[in-house]
Amino acid sequence: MKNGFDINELTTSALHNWYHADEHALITLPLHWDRFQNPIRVLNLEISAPANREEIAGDIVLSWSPGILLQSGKTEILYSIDGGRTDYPLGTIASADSSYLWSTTDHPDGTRYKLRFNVEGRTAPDEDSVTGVAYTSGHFTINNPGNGYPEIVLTSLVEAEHVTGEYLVTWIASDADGDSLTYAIDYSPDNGRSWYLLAEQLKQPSFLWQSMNYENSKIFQIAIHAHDGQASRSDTSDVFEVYNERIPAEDNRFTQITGNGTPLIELFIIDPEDIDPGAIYQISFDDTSFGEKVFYVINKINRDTLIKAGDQLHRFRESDLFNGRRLLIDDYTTAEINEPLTRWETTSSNPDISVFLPNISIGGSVRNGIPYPADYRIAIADQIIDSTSNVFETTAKGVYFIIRNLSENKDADFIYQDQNKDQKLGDHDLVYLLEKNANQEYDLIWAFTLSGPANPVPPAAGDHFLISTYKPVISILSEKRFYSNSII
Ligand SMILES: [Ca+2]
Ligand SMILES: [Ca+2]
Ligand SMILES: [Ca+2]
Repeated sequence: MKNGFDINELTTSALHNWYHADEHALITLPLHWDRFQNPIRVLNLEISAPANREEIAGDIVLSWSPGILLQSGKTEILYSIDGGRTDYPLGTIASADSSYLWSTTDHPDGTRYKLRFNVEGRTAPDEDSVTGVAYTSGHFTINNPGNGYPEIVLTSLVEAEHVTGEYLVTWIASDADGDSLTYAIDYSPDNGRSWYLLAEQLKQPSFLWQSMNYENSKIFQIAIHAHDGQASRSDTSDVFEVYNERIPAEDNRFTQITGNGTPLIELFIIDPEDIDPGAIYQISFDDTSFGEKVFYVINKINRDTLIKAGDQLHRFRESDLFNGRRLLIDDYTTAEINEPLTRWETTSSNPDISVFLPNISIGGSVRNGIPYPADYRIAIADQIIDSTSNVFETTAKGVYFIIRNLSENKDADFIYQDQNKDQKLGDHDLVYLLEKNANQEYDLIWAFTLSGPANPVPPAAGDHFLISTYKPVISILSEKRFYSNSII
Protein backbone atom coordinates (compact mmCIF):
# COMPACT_ATOMS: atom_id res chain seq x y z
CA MET A 1 0.00 0.00 0.00
CA LYS A 2 1.29 3.43 -0.94
CA ASN A 3 1.09 6.39 1.40
CA GLY A 4 -1.83 7.77 -0.60
CA PHE A 5 -5.34 8.64 0.43
CA ASP A 6 -7.67 10.86 -1.56
CA ILE A 7 -6.42 14.43 -1.42
CA ASN A 8 -8.15 16.10 1.48
CA GLU A 9 -8.24 19.70 2.43
CA LEU A 10 -6.62 19.82 5.87
CA THR A 11 -8.03 22.66 7.89
CA THR A 12 -9.01 22.73 11.50
CA SER A 13 -12.61 23.52 10.49
CA ALA A 14 -12.92 20.43 8.24
CA LEU A 15 -13.80 17.88 10.90
CA HIS A 16 -14.07 14.89 8.59
CA ASN A 17 -10.43 15.32 7.60
CA TRP A 18 -9.42 14.64 11.17
CA TYR A 19 -11.27 11.38 10.95
CA HIS A 20 -9.24 10.48 7.85
CA ALA A 21 -6.03 11.70 9.44
CA ASP A 22 -6.69 9.46 12.42
CA GLU A 23 -7.43 6.52 10.15
CA HIS A 24 -4.34 7.25 8.09
CA ALA A 25 -2.15 7.31 11.18
CA LEU A 26 -3.70 4.10 12.50
CA ILE A 27 -2.98 2.26 9.27
CA THR A 28 0.35 3.77 8.26
CA LEU A 29 2.21 4.11 11.55
CA PRO A 30 2.64 0.34 11.96
CA LEU A 31 3.72 0.16 8.30
CA HIS A 32 6.28 2.91 8.79
CA TRP A 33 7.45 1.25 11.96
CA ASP A 34 7.82 -2.01 10.05
CA ARG A 35 9.86 -0.22 7.36
CA PHE A 36 12.20 1.31 9.93
CA GLN A 37 12.67 -2.10 11.52
CA ASN A 38 13.11 -3.88 8.23
CA PRO A 39 16.81 -4.17 7.39
CA ILE A 40 16.11 -4.32 3.63
CA ARG A 41 15.19 -0.65 3.72
CA VAL A 42 18.25 0.43 5.72
CA LEU A 43 21.64 0.32 4.05
CA ASN A 44 24.60 -1.27 5.77
CA LEU A 45 27.41 0.90 4.50
CA GLU A 46 30.87 -0.53 4.08
CA ILE A 47 33.46 2.21 4.42
CA SER A 48 37.02 2.39 3.30
CA ALA A 49 38.40 5.49 4.97
CA PRO A 50 41.04 6.39 7.58
CA ALA A 51 41.01 3.86 10.40
CA ASN A 52 41.06 4.63 14.11
CA ARG A 53 44.27 6.52 15.03
CA GLU A 54 45.49 6.48 11.42
CA GLU A 55 47.47 9.54 10.35
CA ILE A 56 46.78 11.02 6.91
CA ALA A 57 47.99 13.99 4.90
CA GLY A 58 47.34 15.45 1.45
CA ASP A 59 44.87 13.84 -0.99
CA ILE A 60 43.14 10.66 0.02
CA VAL A 61 40.37 8.65 -1.58
CA LEU A 62 37.37 7.81 0.57
CA SER A 63 35.29 4.90 -0.67
CA TRP A 64 32.25 3.04 0.54
CA SER A 65 29.69 0.59 -0.65
CA PRO A 66 25.95 0.68 0.01
CA GLY A 67 25.73 -3.06 -0.80
CA ILE A 68 23.06 -2.55 -3.49
CA LEU A 69 22.96 -0.54 -6.67
CA LEU A 70 21.30 2.83 -6.15
CA GLN A 71 19.93 4.68 -9.17
CA SER A 72 18.93 8.01 -7.72
CA GLY A 73 19.42 10.06 -4.56
CA LYS A 74 22.51 11.50 -2.96
CA THR A 75 25.32 10.88 -0.55
CA GLU A 76 26.34 13.58 1.92
CA ILE A 77 29.79 13.41 3.47
CA LEU A 78 30.32 15.34 6.70
CA TYR A 79 33.46 15.74 8.73
CA SER A 80 34.07 16.52 12.37
CA ILE A 81 37.29 17.88 13.82
CA ASP A 82 36.16 17.43 17.44
CA GLY A 83 35.45 13.73 17.57
CA GLY A 84 31.87 13.95 16.30
CA ARG A 85 30.56 16.71 18.56
CA THR A 86 30.06 19.02 15.55
CA ASP A 87 29.66 17.96 11.90
CA TYR A 88 30.41 20.16 8.91
CA PRO A 89 29.54 19.34 5.27
CA LEU A 90 32.43 18.08 3.16
CA GLY A 91 30.57 17.31 -0.07
CA THR A 92 27.36 15.99 -1.63
CA ILE A 93 27.46 13.60 -4.57
CA ALA A 94 25.04 11.33 -6.43
CA SER A 95 24.33 8.15 -4.51
CA ALA A 96 25.32 6.04 -7.54
CA ASP A 97 28.92 7.17 -6.82
CA SER A 98 30.84 5.46 -4.06
CA SER A 99 34.13 7.27 -3.79
CA TYR A 100 35.33 10.80 -3.07
CA LEU A 101 38.70 12.50 -3.37
CA TRP A 102 39.39 14.49 -0.23
CA SER A 103 42.09 17.12 -0.26
CA THR A 104 42.94 17.38 3.44
CA THR A 105 45.34 20.30 2.93
CA ASP A 106 42.35 22.62 3.27
CA HIS A 107 41.87 21.39 6.84
CA PRO A 108 43.88 22.17 9.95
CA ASP A 109 45.96 19.52 11.68
CA GLY A 110 43.98 17.57 14.24
CA THR A 111 43.85 14.21 16.01
CA ARG A 112 40.12 13.90 16.50
CA TYR A 113 38.77 13.80 12.94
CA LYS A 114 35.73 11.71 12.13
CA LEU A 115 33.66 11.29 8.96
CA ARG A 116 29.98 10.63 8.51
CA PHE A 117 28.24 9.33 5.38
CA ASN A 118 24.51 9.88 4.82
CA VAL A 119 23.30 7.84 1.82
CA GLU A 120 19.78 8.09 0.49
CA GLY A 121 18.51 6.65 -2.83
CA ARG A 122 16.22 4.28 -4.73
CA THR A 123 17.02 0.97 -6.43
CA ALA A 124 14.28 1.68 -9.00
CA PRO A 125 12.21 4.80 -9.76
CA ASP A 126 8.99 3.34 -8.35
CA GLU A 127 10.50 1.93 -5.15
CA ASP A 128 10.58 3.43 -1.66
CA SER A 129 13.84 5.12 -0.82
CA VAL A 130 16.49 3.41 1.25
CA THR A 131 18.82 5.19 3.64
CA GLY A 132 22.02 4.50 5.46
CA VAL A 133 24.28 6.34 7.89
CA ALA A 134 27.82 5.32 8.76
CA TYR A 135 30.74 6.79 10.65
CA THR A 136 34.44 6.12 10.49
CA SER A 137 35.49 4.20 13.57
CA GLY A 138 37.27 6.10 16.32
CA HIS A 139 39.29 9.19 15.40
CA PHE A 140 41.95 9.75 12.79
CA THR A 141 44.67 12.39 12.50
CA ILE A 142 45.38 14.89 9.77
CA ASN A 143 48.99 16.02 9.94
CA ASN A 144 49.80 18.22 6.97
CA PRO A 145 53.19 19.96 6.62
CA GLY A 146 53.75 22.76 9.13
CA ASN A 147 52.93 23.06 12.81
CA GLY A 148 49.38 22.34 13.90
CA TYR A 149 47.86 23.75 17.05
CA PRO A 150 47.58 21.51 20.09
CA GLU A 151 44.07 20.28 20.92
CA ILE A 152 42.77 20.39 24.46
CA VAL A 153 39.44 19.51 26.06
CA LEU A 154 38.65 19.74 29.77
CA THR A 155 37.18 16.51 31.09
CA SER A 156 36.31 17.95 34.51
CA LEU A 157 34.32 21.11 35.33
CA VAL A 158 32.56 20.68 32.00
CA GLU A 159 29.16 21.30 33.55
CA ALA A 160 28.29 23.33 36.63
CA GLU A 161 29.80 21.67 39.68
CA HIS A 162 30.75 22.28 43.30
CA VAL A 163 34.44 22.29 44.02
CA THR A 164 35.59 21.82 47.57
CA GLY A 165 38.86 20.79 49.24
CA GLU A 166 41.33 19.02 46.96
CA TYR A 167 39.95 18.73 43.45
CA LEU A 168 41.50 16.90 40.51
CA VAL A 169 41.29 19.00 37.33
CA THR A 170 41.63 16.73 34.28
CA TRP A 171 41.84 17.23 30.55
CA ILE A 172 42.67 15.44 27.31
CA ALA A 173 45.23 17.03 25.03
CA SER A 174 46.98 16.00 21.84
CA ASP A 175 49.06 17.38 19.03
CA ALA A 176 48.85 16.12 15.44
CA ASP A 177 52.58 16.78 14.89
CA GLY A 178 53.42 14.67 17.92
CA ASP A 179 54.87 17.65 19.80
CA SER A 180 55.17 17.28 23.56
CA LEU A 181 52.85 19.65 25.37
CA THR A 182 53.07 21.75 28.51
CA TYR A 183 50.03 23.07 30.31
CA ALA A 184 49.07 26.15 32.29
CA ILE A 185 45.84 26.88 34.16
CA ASP A 186 44.24 30.28 34.77
CA TYR A 187 41.31 30.90 37.08
CA SER A 188 38.65 33.56 37.23
CA PRO A 189 36.58 34.03 40.41
CA ASP A 190 34.29 36.57 38.71
CA ASN A 191 32.67 34.93 35.72
CA GLY A 192 35.59 35.52 33.37
CA ARG A 193 36.10 39.24 34.01
CA SER A 194 39.57 38.86 35.48
CA TRP A 195 41.99 35.97 35.21
CA TYR A 196 44.87 34.86 37.45
CA LEU A 197 47.47 32.11 37.18
CA LEU A 198 46.64 28.88 39.01
CA ALA A 199 49.44 26.60 37.75
CA GLU A 200 52.01 26.47 34.94
CA GLN A 201 54.72 24.26 33.39
CA LEU A 202 52.60 21.15 33.95
CA LYS A 203 53.64 18.05 32.01
CA GLN A 204 50.77 15.77 32.96
CA PRO A 205 47.15 16.27 31.90
CA SER A 206 45.86 16.71 35.45
CA PHE A 207 46.28 19.06 38.41
CA LEU A 208 45.42 18.57 42.06
CA TRP A 209 43.89 21.90 43.04
CA GLN A 210 43.88 22.99 46.70
CA SER A 211 40.64 24.92 46.33
CA MET A 212 40.47 25.91 50.02
CA ASN A 213 43.29 28.40 49.38
CA TYR A 214 41.08 30.32 46.95
CA GLU A 215 38.09 32.54 47.53
CA ASN A 216 34.63 31.05 47.78
CA SER A 217 32.71 32.12 44.69
CA LYS A 218 29.60 30.98 42.90
CA ILE A 219 30.94 32.30 39.60
CA PHE A 220 34.29 30.55 39.23
CA GLN A 221 35.83 29.48 35.94
CA ILE A 222 39.14 27.97 34.90
CA ALA A 223 40.91 27.99 31.53
CA ILE A 224 43.47 25.37 30.60
CA HIS A 225 46.13 26.10 28.00
CA ALA A 226 48.26 23.59 26.03
CA HIS A 227 51.51 24.78 24.44
CA ASP A 228 53.50 22.80 21.86
CA GLY A 229 56.57 25.02 21.91
CA GLN A 230 55.28 27.25 19.11
CA ALA A 231 51.55 27.73 19.59
CA SER A 232 48.87 27.21 22.18
CA ARG A 233 45.20 26.40 22.40
CA SER A 234 42.81 26.65 25.38
CA ASP A 235 39.61 25.25 26.77
CA THR A 236 37.47 27.08 29.30
CA SER A 237 35.30 25.47 31.93
CA ASP A 238 31.66 26.12 32.60
CA VAL A 239 30.91 28.48 35.49
CA PHE A 240 31.09 26.53 38.76
CA GLU A 241 31.08 27.14 42.49
CA VAL A 242 34.05 26.94 44.82
CA TYR A 243 32.92 26.51 48.40
CA ASN A 244 35.01 25.68 51.43
CA GLU A 245 33.62 25.97 54.93
CA ARG A 246 35.02 28.95 56.85
CA ILE A 247 35.70 29.71 60.48
CA PRO A 248 33.70 32.79 61.48
CA ALA A 249 35.83 35.37 63.26
CA GLU A 250 34.34 35.19 66.76
CA ASP A 251 35.97 38.31 68.12
CA ASN A 252 34.83 40.66 65.37
CA ARG A 253 32.65 43.63 66.14
CA PHE A 254 31.26 45.93 63.48
CA THR A 255 30.55 49.53 64.33
CA GLN A 256 28.81 51.75 61.87
CA ILE A 257 30.72 55.04 61.61
CA THR A 258 28.74 56.97 59.00
CA GLY A 259 25.94 56.44 56.50
CA ASN A 260 22.63 54.60 56.54
CA GLY A 261 23.58 51.53 54.52
CA THR A 262 22.60 48.15 55.94
CA PRO A 263 24.85 45.59 54.21
CA LEU A 264 25.35 42.19 55.78
CA ILE A 265 29.04 41.67 56.48
CA GLU A 266 30.67 38.45 57.66
CA LEU A 267 34.32 38.07 58.59
CA PHE A 268 36.11 34.73 58.30
CA ILE A 269 39.46 33.52 59.53
CA ILE A 270 41.32 31.81 56.71
CA ASP A 271 44.83 31.63 58.10
CA PRO A 272 45.02 32.01 61.91
CA GLU A 273 48.81 32.51 61.78
CA ASP A 274 48.43 35.71 59.74
CA ILE A 275 46.00 37.39 62.09
CA ASP A 276 47.13 40.50 63.90
CA PRO A 277 45.04 40.43 67.09
CA GLY A 278 45.38 44.18 67.79
CA ALA A 279 44.32 45.39 64.37
CA ILE A 280 41.37 47.70 63.73
CA TYR A 281 40.08 47.76 60.18
CA GLN A 282 37.84 50.24 58.43
CA ILE A 283 35.67 49.33 55.47
CA SER A 284 34.68 52.25 53.22
CA PHE A 285 32.42 52.17 50.20
CA ASP A 286 32.73 54.38 47.14
CA ASP A 287 30.42 54.63 44.15
CA THR A 288 31.82 57.82 42.66
CA SER A 289 35.37 56.95 41.53
CA PHE A 290 34.75 53.82 39.46
CA GLY A 291 31.99 52.71 37.12
CA GLU A 292 30.65 50.49 39.89
CA LYS A 293 30.46 50.50 43.66
CA VAL A 294 33.66 49.32 45.35
CA PHE A 295 35.02 48.95 48.87
CA TYR A 296 38.29 49.51 50.64
CA VAL A 297 39.75 47.85 53.71
CA ILE A 298 42.22 49.99 55.61
CA ASN A 299 44.24 49.08 58.70
CA LYS A 300 43.26 52.00 60.93
CA ILE A 301 46.43 51.79 62.99
CA ASN A 302 49.13 51.98 60.31
CA ARG A 303 46.87 53.36 57.48
CA ASP A 304 47.81 50.48 55.15
CA THR A 305 45.28 49.90 52.38
CA LEU A 306 44.72 46.14 52.46
CA ILE A 307 41.94 45.94 49.86
CA LYS A 308 41.74 48.59 47.19
CA ALA A 309 38.55 48.91 45.13
CA GLY A 310 37.19 45.44 45.93
CA ASP A 311 34.07 44.62 43.93
CA GLN A 312 32.84 41.57 45.88
CA LEU A 313 29.69 43.19 47.21
CA HIS A 314 26.92 40.71 46.45
CA ARG A 315 27.59 37.54 48.37
CA PHE A 316 28.54 35.58 45.25
CA ARG A 317 32.18 35.94 46.14
CA GLU A 318 34.40 36.44 49.16
CA SER A 319 36.79 39.36 49.30
CA ASP A 320 40.49 39.04 48.63
CA LEU A 321 42.59 37.74 51.50
CA PHE A 322 43.90 40.35 53.95
CA ASN A 323 45.81 39.57 57.15
CA GLY A 324 44.56 35.97 57.11
CA ARG A 325 40.92 37.01 56.71
CA ARG A 326 38.25 37.31 54.09
CA LEU A 327 35.01 39.28 54.13
CA LEU A 328 31.66 38.21 52.72
CA ILE A 329 29.60 41.31 51.99
CA ASP A 330 25.98 41.34 50.90
CA ASP A 331 24.97 44.82 49.82
CA TYR A 332 21.51 45.76 48.59
CA THR A 333 21.15 46.73 44.95
CA THR A 334 18.19 48.97 45.75
CA ALA A 335 16.40 49.77 48.98
CA GLU A 336 13.92 47.11 50.13
CA ILE A 337 11.27 47.14 52.82
CA ASN A 338 12.48 45.58 56.06
CA GLU A 339 9.26 43.69 56.82
CA PRO A 340 10.04 42.62 60.42
CA LEU A 341 10.76 46.20 61.46
CA THR A 342 7.89 47.78 59.51
CA ARG A 343 5.31 47.68 62.30
CA TRP A 344 3.43 49.50 65.02
CA GLU A 345 5.78 50.68 67.72
CA THR A 346 2.89 51.16 70.14
CA THR A 347 0.68 48.29 71.19
CA SER A 348 -2.88 49.64 71.10
CA SER A 349 -3.62 49.92 67.34
CA ASN A 350 -3.49 46.89 65.10
CA PRO A 351 -4.30 47.62 61.41
CA ASP A 352 -1.96 45.84 58.99
CA ILE A 353 0.56 48.16 57.39
CA SER A 354 1.33 47.38 53.80
CA VAL A 355 4.11 49.31 52.07
CA PHE A 356 4.63 49.10 48.31
CA LEU A 357 6.04 50.91 45.30
CA PRO A 358 3.06 52.63 43.67
CA ASN A 359 2.49 53.41 40.04
CA ILE A 360 -0.18 56.01 39.52
CA SER A 361 -1.35 58.06 36.59
CA ILE A 362 -1.12 61.79 37.26
CA GLY A 363 -2.11 64.29 34.58
CA GLY A 364 -1.88 61.66 31.84
CA SER A 365 1.60 60.39 32.75
CA VAL A 366 2.38 57.33 34.84
CA ARG A 367 4.61 57.86 37.85
CA ASN A 368 6.39 54.92 39.44
CA GLY A 369 7.48 54.77 43.04
CA ILE A 370 11.24 54.73 43.62
CA PRO A 371 12.67 52.46 46.36
CA TYR A 372 14.06 55.24 48.52
CA PRO A 373 16.57 54.27 51.23
CA ALA A 374 15.12 55.94 54.32
CA ASP A 375 13.08 54.97 57.40
CA TYR A 376 9.84 56.81 58.23
CA ARG A 377 7.86 57.15 61.44
CA ILE A 378 4.14 57.94 61.19
CA ALA A 379 2.71 59.41 64.40
CA ILE A 380 -1.02 59.85 65.06
CA ALA A 381 -2.28 63.02 66.78
CA ASP A 382 -5.63 64.24 68.16
CA GLN A 383 -5.47 67.44 66.15
CA ILE A 384 -4.34 68.62 62.73
CA ILE A 385 -0.54 68.74 63.01
CA ASP A 386 0.65 68.47 59.43
CA SER A 387 -0.47 69.09 55.89
CA THR A 388 -0.22 67.15 52.63
CA SER A 389 1.83 68.61 49.80
CA ASN A 390 0.10 70.41 46.94
CA VAL A 391 2.06 68.61 44.22
CA PHE A 392 0.92 66.43 41.31
CA GLU A 393 -2.27 68.53 40.91
CA THR A 394 -3.42 67.84 44.49
CA THR A 395 -4.55 70.39 47.06
CA ALA A 396 -2.84 70.69 50.44
CA LYS A 397 -5.03 69.46 53.32
CA GLY A 398 -4.51 69.34 57.07
CA VAL A 399 -4.14 65.86 58.59
CA TYR A 400 -4.22 64.28 62.06
CA PHE A 401 -0.77 62.68 61.71
CA ILE A 402 2.79 63.59 60.93
CA ILE A 403 5.47 61.66 59.03
CA ARG A 404 9.18 61.98 59.84
CA ASN A 405 12.04 60.83 57.63
CA LEU A 406 14.18 59.37 60.42
CA SER A 407 17.21 58.63 58.25
CA GLU A 408 17.55 62.26 57.17
CA ASN A 409 16.02 63.75 60.33
CA LYS A 410 13.35 65.85 58.63
CA ASP A 411 9.59 66.01 58.15
CA ALA A 412 8.47 63.97 55.15
CA ASP A 413 6.36 65.28 52.27
CA PHE A 414 3.40 63.20 51.16
CA ILE A 415 0.05 63.20 49.38
CA TYR A 416 -2.97 61.34 50.60
CA GLN A 417 -6.07 59.51 49.38
CA ASP A 418 -8.37 59.91 52.36
CA GLN A 419 -11.09 57.27 51.90
CA ASN A 420 -13.71 58.82 54.23
CA LYS A 421 -12.43 62.41 54.05
CA ASP A 422 -12.01 62.67 57.83
CA GLN A 423 -8.32 63.75 57.55
CA LYS A 424 -7.50 60.86 59.91
CA LEU A 425 -5.47 57.80 58.93
CA GLY A 426 -7.88 54.86 58.68
CA ASP A 427 -8.94 51.76 56.82
CA HIS A 428 -7.93 51.79 53.12
CA ASP A 429 -6.49 55.30 53.20
CA LEU A 430 -3.49 55.55 50.88
CA VAL A 431 -0.45 57.68 51.62
CA TYR A 432 2.16 58.40 48.94
CA LEU A 433 5.53 59.47 50.29
CA LEU A 434 7.56 62.02 48.34
CA GLU A 435 11.24 62.93 48.18
CA LYS A 436 12.99 65.59 46.14
CA ASN A 437 15.46 64.37 43.53
CA ALA A 438 18.72 66.02 42.43
CA ASN A 439 16.70 68.47 40.27
CA GLN A 440 14.67 69.53 43.31
CA GLU A 441 11.55 67.94 41.80
CA TYR A 442 9.34 65.59 43.75
CA ASP A 443 9.62 61.87 43.11
CA LEU A 444 7.00 59.43 44.19
CA ILE A 445 8.69 56.89 46.50
CA TRP A 446 6.99 54.37 48.81
CA ALA A 447 3.23 54.26 49.41
CA PHE A 448 1.42 52.61 52.31
CA THR A 449 -2.08 51.66 53.27
CA LEU A 450 -3.71 50.39 56.45
CA SER A 451 -6.28 47.59 56.44
CA GLY A 452 -7.98 45.04 58.67
CA PRO A 453 -7.78 43.06 60.80
CA ALA A 454 -11.15 41.47 61.70
CA ASN A 455 -11.35 43.27 65.05
CA PRO A 456 -9.73 46.58 64.28
CA VAL A 457 -8.32 48.80 66.97
CA PRO A 458 -8.02 52.03 64.97
CA PRO A 459 -5.00 54.27 65.44
CA ALA A 460 -5.37 56.68 68.33
CA ALA A 461 -3.46 59.80 69.29
CA GLY A 462 0.01 58.89 70.52
CA ASP A 463 0.26 55.74 68.39
CA HIS A 464 3.06 55.53 65.88
CA PHE A 465 4.47 53.05 63.42
CA LEU A 466 7.71 52.62 61.52
CA ILE A 467 8.44 51.99 57.86
CA SER A 468 11.93 50.48 57.82
CA THR A 469 14.11 49.77 54.80
CA TYR A 470 17.21 47.77 53.99
CA LYS A 471 19.53 50.24 52.32
CA PRO A 472 22.37 49.98 49.83
CA VAL A 473 25.63 51.25 51.27
CA ILE A 474 25.48 54.27 49.01
CA SER A 475 22.29 55.85 47.85
CA ILE A 476 22.06 57.46 44.45
CA LEU A 477 19.37 59.70 45.87
CA SER A 478 21.04 61.01 48.98
CA GLU A 479 24.02 63.24 49.37
CA LYS A 480 25.70 60.70 51.57
CA ARG A 481 28.37 59.09 49.50
CA PHE A 482 30.41 57.14 51.95
CA TYR A 483 29.64 54.56 54.50
CA SER A 484 32.14 53.04 56.79
CA ASN A 485 32.33 50.18 59.18
CA SER A 486 35.10 49.41 61.52
CA ILE A 487 35.94 45.90 62.49
CA ILE A 488 37.61 45.58 65.83
CA1 LIG B 1 51.63 19.29 10.95
CA1 LIG C 1 52.02 21.13 16.98
CA1 LIG D 1 -9.50 58.70 56.71
